[in-house]
Amino acid sequence: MSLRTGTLTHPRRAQRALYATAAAIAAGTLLLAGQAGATGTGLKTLAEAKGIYFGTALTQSNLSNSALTAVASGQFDMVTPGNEMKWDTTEPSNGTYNFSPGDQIVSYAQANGMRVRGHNLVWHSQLPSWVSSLPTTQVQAAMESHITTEATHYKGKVYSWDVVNEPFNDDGTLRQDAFYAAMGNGYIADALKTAHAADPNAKLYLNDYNIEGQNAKSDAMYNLVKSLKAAGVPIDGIGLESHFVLGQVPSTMKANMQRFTALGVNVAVTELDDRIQLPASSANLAQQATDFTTVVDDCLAVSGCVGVSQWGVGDADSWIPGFFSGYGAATMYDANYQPKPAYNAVVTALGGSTSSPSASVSASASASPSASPSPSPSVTGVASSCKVADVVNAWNTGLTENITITNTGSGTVNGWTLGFTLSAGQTITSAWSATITPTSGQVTATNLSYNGTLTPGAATTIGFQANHTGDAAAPASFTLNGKTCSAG
Ligand code: G2I
Repeated sequence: MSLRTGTLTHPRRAQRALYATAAAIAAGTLLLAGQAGATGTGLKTLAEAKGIYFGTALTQSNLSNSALTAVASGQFDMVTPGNEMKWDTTEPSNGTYNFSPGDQIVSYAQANGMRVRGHNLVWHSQLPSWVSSLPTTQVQAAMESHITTEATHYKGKVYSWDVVNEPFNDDGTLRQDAFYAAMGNGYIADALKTAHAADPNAKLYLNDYNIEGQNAKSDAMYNLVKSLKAAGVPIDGIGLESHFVLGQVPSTMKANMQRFTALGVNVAVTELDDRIQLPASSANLAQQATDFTTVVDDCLAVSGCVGVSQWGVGDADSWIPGFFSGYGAATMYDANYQPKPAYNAVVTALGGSTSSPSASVSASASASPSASPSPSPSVTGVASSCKVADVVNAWNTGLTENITITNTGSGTVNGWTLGFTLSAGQTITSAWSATITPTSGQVTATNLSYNGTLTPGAATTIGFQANHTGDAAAPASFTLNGKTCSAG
C-alpha cells in the first residue's frame, strides 16, 4: 500500500499523531510555530498529513539549549542522535558499554512524541581504535556483540537503525575498513542479520552520502540491495544522507529513489543540509529554498520515501563550518533559530502556508497558479451528500484540526467549498490542502486544484492550525457546497 494513500484517520498515522500530541501536552512543549520563532505550521504536522515524517539530528549538548529544543519539539517528529549511538561512544573499550548519552536523546524524543532513527551500528569512522587493532579473526565476533548489545538495549525504542553507515567509496567499491578486511563484503549481510535478530521490529537501513543521484556509487548500492533482497537478507531501507552543495541537488534524485523503492525497500533523506559559501547572499538563500523544495518534492513524489531529516536544527548546530572551511548557513534556521527562506519553502512544499494570519490563509503557494481554487463548484449526477470526520489536537493555547471530507453521494463533486463556524476565540494561523477565509467566525474552505474533484466515495483531508483562548471545540457542523454533512 502506498504510504500516502490514507487520510489522517489511517490507524498508524492517527495513533502516531495522538501519541505525539499527548506526549507534547504532558511535557508542555508543543509550541505554536510562532512561539518557536517560526512562521506557519510545524513541519511535522504538515509532513504527517502527507504521510511522511520530518526529522532533525540532535546531540546531547543540544538538549540544554532551550531556543534549540523549542524549535526541535515544535517542528520535528523524528530525531537522529548526532553522535551518541556511534561505536566510539557506546563501546569505547572492548565489552564496556555506555548508553547514557544515547539514552538522553531517546528520553527527550519520547517526552516530545518524536521517534528515533538509530545511528549507527557499524561504521569505519568514530570507531574506537581497539576495533581496528583487533586480529582480523576477532572482528566478526566483536561486530556481532556490538550490534546485539546496542540493538537489544534500544529494542522497541528506535524506529530504525542505520546498520551499516557509509560502506562505499565514491567509485562504488567497498571501503577497505576493518570489517571488510576481516569478512569481505559478507560483513554487511551479517550485520543486517545480527541487527534483525536483536530487534526484529526496527527498520534496517544502509546509509551513505553521494548516492542521492544516479552515479557509480548509487549503482553499487543499488546492486548491493538487489543481491541482499535476492538472498533474503533483512533490509528495509536506504538512507540518502543528502549533504548538498548549493544548487547541486541531483536532477536524478527522484528517479534514483524510485529505482530503490522498486526493489522493495523504503528510502529516506537522512542528513539533509545545503552548504553555502559564506557570507550567504539573499540570492543564495533563495537558491537554498529551491534546493530544499526539490528534495521535499522528490520525497513526496515517491511512494516509499518515508521521511526527510535535516542534519542539525539550525546553522549554529551544523557540522559544515567545522569541516568545510568558508562554508556554512546549511540549514533551514539561522544561528538565532529564526526560519530562513528554505523553511518557508519546505512549509509550502508540504502543503502549508506561511502567509500572514491577518490576511486570508491559503495553503497554496501564491506563485503557483495551478493551486488556485476551482471557480464554479458543481455536482454532476444526482444530489450531493457528504460526511465529515474532524480530529482536533489541542494544547493550552493552540490546536490543529484535520478535517476529512467524504463524498457519500452518487455524483461527482467538481469543486467544493466547506462551510463551518469556528468557536469563539479561535483564529486560524495557517491552513493546508485548502484555502480558508476569513480566519475566525464563519469560514469557508475552498478546494485546491488537486483535490477539487471528489468521485463517489472519495475523501480528502484538509486542515488548519489555530490559536484559541480556552475553547478548542471543533465546529458543530459542516456544509459542503451549501449542503449539511453528516458526522463520520
Ligand atoms: O559528517 C557529517 C555526517 C556524515 N554522515 C554520518 C554522520 O554521522 C556524520 O555526522 C557527523 C557529526 O555531525 C559530527 O559531529 O559526524 C562527525 C564525525 O564523522 C561528527 O564530528 C565529530 C568530530 O569530528 C569530533 O572531533 C567530535 O569529538 O564530532 C565529535 C563529537 O562532537
